[in-house]
Amino acid sequence: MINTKEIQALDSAHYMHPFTAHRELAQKGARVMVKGEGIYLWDSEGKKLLDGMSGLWCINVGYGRKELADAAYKQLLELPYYNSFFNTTTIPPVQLAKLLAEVTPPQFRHVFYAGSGSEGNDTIFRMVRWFWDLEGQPQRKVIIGRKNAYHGSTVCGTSLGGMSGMHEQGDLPIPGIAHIEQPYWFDLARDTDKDEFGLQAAGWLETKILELGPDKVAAFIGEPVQGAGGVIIPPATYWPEIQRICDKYGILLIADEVITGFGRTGNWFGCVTFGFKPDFINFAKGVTSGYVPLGGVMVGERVARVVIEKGSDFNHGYTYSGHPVACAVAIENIHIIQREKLVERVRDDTGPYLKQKFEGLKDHPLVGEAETCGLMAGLVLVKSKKPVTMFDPKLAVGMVCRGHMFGNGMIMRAVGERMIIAPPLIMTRAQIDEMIDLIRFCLDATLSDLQGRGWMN
Ligand code: PXG
Repeated sequence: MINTKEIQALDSAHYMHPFTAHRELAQKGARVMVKGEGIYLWDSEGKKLLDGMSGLWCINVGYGRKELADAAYKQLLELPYYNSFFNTTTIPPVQLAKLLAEVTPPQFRHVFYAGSGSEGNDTIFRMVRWFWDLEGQPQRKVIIGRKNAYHGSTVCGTSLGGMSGMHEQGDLPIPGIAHIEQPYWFDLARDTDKDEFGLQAAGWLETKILELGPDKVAAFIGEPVQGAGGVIIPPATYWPEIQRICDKYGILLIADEVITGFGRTGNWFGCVTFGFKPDFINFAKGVTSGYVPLGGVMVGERVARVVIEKGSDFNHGYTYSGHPVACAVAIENIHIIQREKLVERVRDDTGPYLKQKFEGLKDHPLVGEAETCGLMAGLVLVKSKKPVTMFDPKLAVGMVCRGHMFGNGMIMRAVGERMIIAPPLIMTRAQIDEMIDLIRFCLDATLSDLQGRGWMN
């Protein structure tokens, strides 16, 4: 029998959690998760939860996959670790590199391994600058990112990202990084045509390039769909126009696919769904379905050719670059995705089904907008719909709603007033029905709660 109180006491005594207010957590006590199976989790009190967030956007093939445990066990016994420095390698990272070259778009034949999504972005930052040095244009230093983007929590990842709360701690961003506004139609331009807005939002990149000087700009980085920012799905016109602008000025294009990779959007990678051709793909999370940590950077031919032919040593790498156990798990994970046709299933079956059901939530009095892309989705809680009136952000209604979700066994995230999900890709139609019913039930509970507090007037 698990003693929840004891774990909670030890937790608050010794464990500093990420992105957490510790005094508050100590008062409430952390929820202790103890088991997962398929799309469900159980906590230490025996409560069952439907995990609408795939852990943290990563358990793509679901919990409890024995194949992944077996792959790790076998490699742990055979060779738990050896490095890839000093002209050595092990077998799993080589085999995984071949597999990654097959599932990514054709411009990618090379991978540089990292341990996480944040590390991958640090690798990209350094490789971009090295590339421009080798090209004889060392003045091209600036990388342009976007407000409300998430690119990780290291100094470089935080700086590339556009989260103001993160920038405030530690005097970030570092020099050499600029930001433009995000393509968030509902927030910025809901009275205008969506496709028009997509072009306008992409145009902000050109404005920034001209402001900085085109010869100073090295690259643009973006998530195909902003995940942590609240599942911000750009209009269809956005990415092709971003591509056109990057091509026009010869700027490298970086797709941060830590969330959108490995089937999430209904294709292997989000850049395929949104029709653009990046020079780098940053990946992590779904590559191992989160079973063990692994990240990496797909390096497109434009950059790979130069750094391989003209470059000497890249003075950069991590102890765990190409970790054999992580790579063995990733290989088996990709094989599961292929065997069970999860990408095709999301594209042709469960993705369209979720879209129909999730958009149906728009008839709820609290829901001002509801949209999906593959198996990721977001809705906006509003005070009234015609005209749209938003809640005072200070009320944190998203957190109120999240409380009702959790309390009723549904894990749905709140990002401000956006309620978001990214469930495991193994989810069936019947489970989508179950999830939508739960969400609707919890939205009703939230509505009565907000009415009771007098917040709907
Ligand atoms: N890029 C993107 C697009 C991400 O979503 C990272 C980089 C960093 O990956 P690592 O493995 O270093 O964490 C991420 C991570 C949230 C949340 O609150 C999202 C992430 C991480 C933590 C919290 O949604 N995404």
